Amino acid sequence: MAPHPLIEKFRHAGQGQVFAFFDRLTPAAQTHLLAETAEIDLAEVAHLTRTLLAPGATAGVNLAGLTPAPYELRPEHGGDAAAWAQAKAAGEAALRVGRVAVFTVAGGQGTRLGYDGPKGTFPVTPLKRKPLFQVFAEKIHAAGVRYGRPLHWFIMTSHQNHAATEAFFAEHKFFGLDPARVHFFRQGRMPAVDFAGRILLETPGTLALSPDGHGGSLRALERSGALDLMAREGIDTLSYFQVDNPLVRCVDPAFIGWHLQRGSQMSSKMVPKAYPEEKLGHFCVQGGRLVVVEYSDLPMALQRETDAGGRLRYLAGSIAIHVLDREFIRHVARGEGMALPFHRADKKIPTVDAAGQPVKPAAANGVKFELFVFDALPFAKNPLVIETRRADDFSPVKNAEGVDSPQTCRDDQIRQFVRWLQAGGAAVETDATGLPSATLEVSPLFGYDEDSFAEAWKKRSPRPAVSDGLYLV
Ligand code: UD2
Repeated sequence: MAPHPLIEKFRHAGQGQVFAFFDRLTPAAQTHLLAETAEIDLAEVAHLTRTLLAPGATAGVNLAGLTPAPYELRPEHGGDAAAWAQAKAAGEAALRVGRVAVFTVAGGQGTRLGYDGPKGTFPVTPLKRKPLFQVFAEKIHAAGVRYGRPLHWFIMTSHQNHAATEAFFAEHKFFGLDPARVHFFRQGRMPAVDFAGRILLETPGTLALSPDGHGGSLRALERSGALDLMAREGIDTLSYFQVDNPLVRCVDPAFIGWHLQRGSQMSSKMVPKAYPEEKLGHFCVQGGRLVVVEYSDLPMALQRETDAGGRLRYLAGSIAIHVLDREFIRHVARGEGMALPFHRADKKIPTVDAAGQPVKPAAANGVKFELFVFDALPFAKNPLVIETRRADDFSPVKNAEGVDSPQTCRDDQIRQFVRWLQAGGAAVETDATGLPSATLEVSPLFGYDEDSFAEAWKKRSPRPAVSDGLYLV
């Protein structure tokens, strides 16, 4: 019998090894493997092998002519207070007419945290241990109420965590959101290859496939019909953030307003890096375009460089919060003159040996390919970077312990609640880092940013004393 045309095609491309055990598989397993291989774009794999794996192709990113990117300073750092107020008003107006939707990328594997399950289900708040998804859901709900227009929320999952994510929302009744406004879709997958570009098997009957990076979100938004849905609903602006950061302002009127008023197609928030080694991308300009150079790609000597005033020269750190124009996403997704580049990550990839026995490599044995969303910035018209206050936008949960851990994130949430309470006139004693002795929590349904909190606090009568276990809802 003639081999299946897909098998022929793979053999012809030098990728016949993925069918090495095909004859041993059950018919169902054969069908599964054929379906997985049908997903693979062999020309793309060949191109990546040539451009990213060939000797000499791995020299790293091009740093020629790189300079730090300018950004809009916050008013307290010398920015134009009137322009910020105007931006905020413009953003609020956009929210009131329903031009904005929210987008969370939640397809990552959360390996560093060592948590089993979709990262968005990780309990994160200090008192109630609300999961990340609930924090976002409540912020989104409250913002919808505040602006009189419930928001649509798009959530990108991966093949691995899609079903579990959907089940989690169903089990929790969508945390009070209208299920018709919460949209899940899977990101794409890429095959992992060995250092010669040969696609790896994970088992004798399955490929080693992994999510195509958060940059894959742009094509997934297009493919899933999310962009069409946005167009039908009159939404032209998407507020983008990562699933690991409960402090994020899911919709920030000032940020949205800056983006709209500048006619920007993609805008980003920056924080001044806290220390040179901080693991943030760097906003830079190269050849007249805005680019982000990832922490792993910018030589440490440059990350440590200081200006005449002793400040880090590459100060502007990317915290992965963006606003994107709907039609810009469509152009990038379709690759209309602007294909995002893949990045190479060398990894330990579980695979099988020549006998089909499992291999758990002790060192990197292959490469995964990922797209990064910030690589769309150089293609955007009028791209914009604005400064934000870290304490009000960024405290991710990345590691089980130490920096960016559940503990640091809980502390940062409490500090934020305390600042809001103090601004409202409550007496709260804190240590030098802003932490009180009490553990307390503010539900986003009570207040999800300083403005909404201040309004709710003013109305609350009698006001509760700030004591351990205080939960404002
Ligand atoms: C990212 C940024 C870094 C900085 C930091 C802030 C990159 C390469 N680096 O670093 O510059 O902004 O975040 O926290 O982005 N995700 C998917 N699908 C994927 C891969 C990731 O949805 O295929 C999501 C993941 O669920 C998470 C986010 O993207 O929400 C970030 O992924 P990460 O943890 O790999 O990024 P990190 O911490 O290296």
